[in-house]
Amino acid sequence: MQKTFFGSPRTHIIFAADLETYDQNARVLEQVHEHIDVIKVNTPLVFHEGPSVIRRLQETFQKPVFADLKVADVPHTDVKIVRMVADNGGAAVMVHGFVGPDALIDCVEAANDEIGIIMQLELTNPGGKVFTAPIANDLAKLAADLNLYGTQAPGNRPDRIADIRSIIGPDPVIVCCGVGAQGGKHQSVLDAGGTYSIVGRAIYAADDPVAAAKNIRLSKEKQPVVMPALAHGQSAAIGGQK
Ligand code: NUP
Repeated sequence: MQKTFFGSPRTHIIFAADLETYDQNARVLEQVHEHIDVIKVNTPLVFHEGPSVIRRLQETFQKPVFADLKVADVPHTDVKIVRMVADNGGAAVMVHGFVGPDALIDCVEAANDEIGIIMQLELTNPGGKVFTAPIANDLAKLAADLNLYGTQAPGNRPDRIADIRSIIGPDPVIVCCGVGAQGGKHQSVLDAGGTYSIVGRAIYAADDPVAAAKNIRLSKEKQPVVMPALAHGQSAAIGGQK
């Protein structure tokens, strides 16, 4: 069992702090911090505020910060980004799996057990099915072989989360984006073997972010419920419960 860079999951929600400035994200986090486990920053926010935004968020809200910088370059450039995240107080960094084993091994070495490496596998947008989905299972196997802290999976495709969990085994975290605005449901992510749902717009763009965060935790795909006792030995599927 490897080190836990995100701590033990409680709400299993990673908040995507995708608003443009620190202040805008902080205003939402002041309201919802009790309902999330991890704060995720993206490249636009780090460009806007500088990498020190990672430590500032971590210290202000006392949550691990996951730098979703989608590292995707040759090894000597990748490792600089990994070090930048580690030196600025990050807990983990997202690295594209397609950079290949040499680059990933160098990223793990640069992380020096100070931060986790999480592999981006399959993009959640429709176009993600074209190029990333066909290679995602092979990338997941590589993530397992390299004993990475975790992988991404598409939270709006629960069957794919289950596939990826079966490949990587029980220990690595699986962070699932695409929950809320992109159609994925939190409970379905957990049922499929995901560790965390990543949620951005469904919380920060809601009129009431606290209510939205609470509702996300109750959200589940509609499952067909088979009614067994219909006449003539027939059965029918009806919409399931929330
Ligand atoms: O495949 C991915 N899809 C995705 O949406 C990989 C990601 N890292 N993300 C990120 O998850 C995206 O960049 C954004 O920060 C978050 C989803 O935001 P939202 O759709 O919940 O607003």
